[in-house]
Amino acid sequence: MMNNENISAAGGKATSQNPLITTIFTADPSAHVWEDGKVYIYASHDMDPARGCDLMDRYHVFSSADMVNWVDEGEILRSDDVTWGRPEGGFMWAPDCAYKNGTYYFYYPHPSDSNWNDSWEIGVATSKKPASDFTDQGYITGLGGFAMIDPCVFVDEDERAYMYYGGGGKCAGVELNDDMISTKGEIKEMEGLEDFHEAAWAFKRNGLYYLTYSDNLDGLNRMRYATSDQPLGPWTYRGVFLEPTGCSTSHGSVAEFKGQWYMFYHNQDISGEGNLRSVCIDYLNFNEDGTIQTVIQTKEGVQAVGAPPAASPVESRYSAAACEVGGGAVLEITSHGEKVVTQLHSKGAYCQFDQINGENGGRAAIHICYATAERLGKLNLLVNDSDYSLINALSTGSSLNFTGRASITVPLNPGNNNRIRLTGGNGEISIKSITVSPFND
Ligand code: FUB
Repeated sequence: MMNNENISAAGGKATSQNPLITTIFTADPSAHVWEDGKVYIYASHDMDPARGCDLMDRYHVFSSADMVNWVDEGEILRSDDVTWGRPEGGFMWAPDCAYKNGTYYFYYPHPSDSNWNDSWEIGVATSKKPASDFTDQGYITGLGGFAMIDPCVFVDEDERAYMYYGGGGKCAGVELNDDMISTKGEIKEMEGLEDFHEAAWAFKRNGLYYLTYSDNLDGLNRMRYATSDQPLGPWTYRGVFLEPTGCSTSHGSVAEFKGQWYMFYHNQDISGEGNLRSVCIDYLNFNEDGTIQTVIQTKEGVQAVGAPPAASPVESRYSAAACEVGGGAVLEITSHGEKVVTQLHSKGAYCQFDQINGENGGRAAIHICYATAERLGKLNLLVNDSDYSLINALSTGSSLNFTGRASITVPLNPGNNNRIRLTGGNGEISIKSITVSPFND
């Protein structure tokens, strides 16, 4: 799913690169390290093309064992799955996930009415797995009628869980009952935060609680933080630790993985558009007194920790030579004697791969091998007639350089009757092959 050269999992590359996730637009990353030893990012999904934040939908989860090689775990929830949600869908905003007693709880803000601004609720979906099989359980009642967005749930060392949420300048916090979907005790406005806007995130280090959030800096939010010796405050304001990322919104999380702390955030470096954002990772360091050093935003990202994951065991490659082309798309032979599909950008042009093997069915990673001289090429992707458009195809520098990989995890049917159809979404893109790796889970 990551940058072009990151397709080879085994062996890996030196650093994660920013933005980290390039094939789809992702934002508002909430990162957690779970019991399987991997780090997971629960992110918003900015659907392309965007209409403000209205069309955001179809949450994907990403996991890594080494911070550099990331796996798109696929989609875990969409607005169509939310029976109590607004009939028009969309508005699946910044989520979080918590784990307690063998269950993963996925928290997401979503309006219950067409009048979205006055009907925010915080929904909860659950699963026994960290990144699949989530089922919606309804929303948390009694939270209190303001901008109830951006939930963050922190489970303390004593297993008590606290939820923080809010936007429009008001941050609230409340303890959750053991069921993790009802509240216990008083809902408190968080005291001591300076210039709170939205994007609350809580964590604990060396017995000290931290609450991070975005501020109201005009047009380019920063991230600030406060600390407390109590999970629900009162808080002592500590300062700004993430300067503007170039995007009008700022939203992020802080997590420790294998002894190092990291900042997960988003920018708009790929799209140049504030509603088509991309998740990034950089190091986060503390001073001896527990204050946070300003995060240095880089293009390189972070280095690998631990061994790279083993390569995917089952991987089938489908060459362009075997696909059906039509509508003006052309099957050409390169100077290396390879068949590739060109002219995909012509109106109505397509290439279609049939008889794709989905093995047992369920999740499968699809990697599209392409070349484009466009700065930001786009592809329309249809899998068994389900539309996953648009997906990004970052420049490979030349229409003859087939080092591009657009990667996304989608569901496939069992057996070998799956169909993948591609059309050019924006500018000239040529396709050499696709590789399919069923998860078989
Ligand atoms: O992603 C939609 C909204 O933008 C989030 O809920 C806010 O925190 C901001 O990132």
